[in-house]
Amino acid sequence: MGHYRSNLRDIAFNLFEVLEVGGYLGTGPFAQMDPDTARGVLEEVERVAGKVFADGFVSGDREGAHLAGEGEVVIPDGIKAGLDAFFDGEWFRLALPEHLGGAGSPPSLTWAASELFLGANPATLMYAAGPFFAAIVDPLVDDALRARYVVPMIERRWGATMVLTEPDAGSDVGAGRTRAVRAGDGTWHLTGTKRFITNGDFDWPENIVHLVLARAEGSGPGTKGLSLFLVPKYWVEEDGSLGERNGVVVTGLEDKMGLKASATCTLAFGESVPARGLLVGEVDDGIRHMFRVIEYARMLVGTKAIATLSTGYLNALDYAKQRVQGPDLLQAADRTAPRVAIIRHPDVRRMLMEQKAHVEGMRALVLYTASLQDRIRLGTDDAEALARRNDLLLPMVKGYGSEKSYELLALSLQTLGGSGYCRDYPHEQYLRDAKIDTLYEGTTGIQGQDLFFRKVARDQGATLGALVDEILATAKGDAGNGALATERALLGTAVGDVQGMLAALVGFFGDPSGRGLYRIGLNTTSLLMSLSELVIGWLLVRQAEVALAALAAGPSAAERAFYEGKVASARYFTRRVLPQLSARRAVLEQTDLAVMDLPDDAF
Ligand code: ST9
Repeated sequence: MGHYRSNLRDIAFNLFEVLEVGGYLGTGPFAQMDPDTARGVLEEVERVAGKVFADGFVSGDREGAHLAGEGEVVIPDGIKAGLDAFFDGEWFRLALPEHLGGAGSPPSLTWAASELFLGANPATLMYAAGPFFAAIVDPLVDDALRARYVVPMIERRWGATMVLTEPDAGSDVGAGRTRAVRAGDGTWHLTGTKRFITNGDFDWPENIVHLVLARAEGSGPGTKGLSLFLVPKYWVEEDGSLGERNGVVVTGLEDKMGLKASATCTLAFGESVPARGLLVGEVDDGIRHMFRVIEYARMLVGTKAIATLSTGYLNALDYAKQRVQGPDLLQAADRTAPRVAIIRHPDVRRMLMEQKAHVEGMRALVLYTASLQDRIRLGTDDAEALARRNDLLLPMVKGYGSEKSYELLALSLQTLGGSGYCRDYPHEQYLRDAKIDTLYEGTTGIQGQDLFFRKVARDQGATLGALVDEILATAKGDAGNGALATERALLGTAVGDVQGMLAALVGFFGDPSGRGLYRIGLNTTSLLMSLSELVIGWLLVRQAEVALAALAAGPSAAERAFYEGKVASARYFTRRVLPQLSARRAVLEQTDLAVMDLPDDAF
């Protein structure tokens, strides 16, 4: 049996029972995708992911991507087989708008499908970026560029990259030094070095289109002096044929901890041959455009992280049900007592429940966020408010999702004891492959800052306030039977804790020392984690309400177990996770500047 374990039942529960996407599937922009088709899509994606994607997972790690010849990157055969299946099956159309040949799929369905692909083999899906990046730049280009680049990126299955980072400009993208000068023929010549470029080269597509941030001649410093250029590996002639090899070349490949099948490249622009590029949008407007790609990729990374935790948990669960070791704790004194499956041991159950509650909670967060994107597409009256809420949740999906998944994958491995440390099981690879999620697409530190300064403080808490009002309504609500009373009360306490944290953070702005920003900076990650847990607690309580209603209707035995498991996740999360927010609030409120005042040599 392969490594990948999917949880389509929980995905369907989220989509159809909680988020009620069936109410708008088959209508408006999603006319092509009725509920039955959507369910069929998920089942088929689960099959493709579980077979051909999953088949290339371990071999991809062992073979890795490597450099051959003149800076050409060779990727493992198993990854290529996955790409063949993904494109032959036209799965890329799920994420495209209809005018680009898309399937009219709502984002919630697309992200659900993405979870399945990413859980089975994240490197493979990420190599398939071409069509998605094409769709993102499409609104920014004219018809000629669309025909020459956007359409072939989709229909000819080209690769694509997002090229921001430089050796000395990682989190601080605005420190980038790559330059672009006008060539006089409508094109630009780029010079500079970019590092950590995912999919920078690979020997599967006939062409790769790099989306590059560079500083146009005469532009100012910082991110607001960056422009977006489209730089192909092979120049594309006006008739669509491939022309000369362009001056963008791979000069290095990172030797990484994990995700070894995914090529992380250093790219040199214009070293010996000019690197010709085409401006996308206006000069100096590059960061704004690139953030359309970044937002998409941050959602992708959060989804990748929870997809990995989900399969890690389900593998650990299988193991815990089969592995017999030690007696039941109640019979520990009896040396002749029968040995039991380790799932019977309290500490193993704790580990399993910790994984289950979090993975279901984070899946709920991803799919709830995706459902906001559905409703924005539907063009509802509150679309602007929904877009702001989507923006508020993105750093949580990415930042919390990646941090917590990595932490809990260690627990998932721990569930297997020493076996988890061995390559007979997938956990050591899951852990290595998932670590990157807290790093790329903006580190957790960046997500925390983004959340507080850009998504909360900038509109003086208005977007967050509207969400908190909904959480409070759930906390104060009652299904009429007193069910979930403790969970609602704990949710209410958590709201108070987060409000207390926010009040303290806002207070730090006025710190008379003039160094209040340090006090904020010491706490933005804590806020990110705490606010995410509040939102997840809320989503799990809402899920428990739906599950309790389903239980009352007398489901089959298998369904009963599923719904009981859903209620248990909400109970566990509200009782064992949310109370930790009170401690974090106390820590935050006491923040002084001792850590900042400590001499560097004292660390
Ligand atoms: C990377 C690649 O890490 C990782 C791999 C990706 C692989 C992708 C593969 C995709 C595959 C797809 C497959 C799909 C499959 C689908 C399947 C279907 C079944 N939101 O605060 P300021 C903008 S790449 C929006 O002053 P600083 C905004 O325009 C490397 N916009 O920042 C703003 O202007 P204004 C990733 C935002 O101090 C302007 O920026 N690197 C946001 O100048 C300036 O803002 C990073 O992520 C936002 N949240 O610069 C960089 N924030 O304010 C991390 C900013 O006027 N660093 N803007 O609106 C940062 O994010 C920094 O905070 C910084 C700071 C660079 C923004």
